[in-house]
Amino acid sequence: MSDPPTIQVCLGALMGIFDEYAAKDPKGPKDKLSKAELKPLLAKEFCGFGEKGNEETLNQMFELMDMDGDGQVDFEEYMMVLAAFACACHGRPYEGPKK
Ligand SMILES: [Ca+2]
Repeated sequence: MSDPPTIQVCLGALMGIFDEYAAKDPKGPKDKLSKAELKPLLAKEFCGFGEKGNEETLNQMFELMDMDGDGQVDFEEYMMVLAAFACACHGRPYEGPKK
């Protein structure tokens, strides 16, 4: 049996991380990240970004990610930020979705 394509494996990991953290608050929606769920995601999965003592940065990051301002980060918003992050890591500016 052949290995799954690398991009499929990587996307599966990104989806799994979102689902894991979005489900942490049993009272909140399982398909969206609250600020409290985003904080440990950023601390663990983004090299310590948003760790304690950095509340202002966390607030700024949450506002950036919550593009529709509903107080939650949904999967599309999460992936948009990851796309921008990937572009920055790849030395390319991210200007949003092409029309
Ligand atoms: Ca949102």
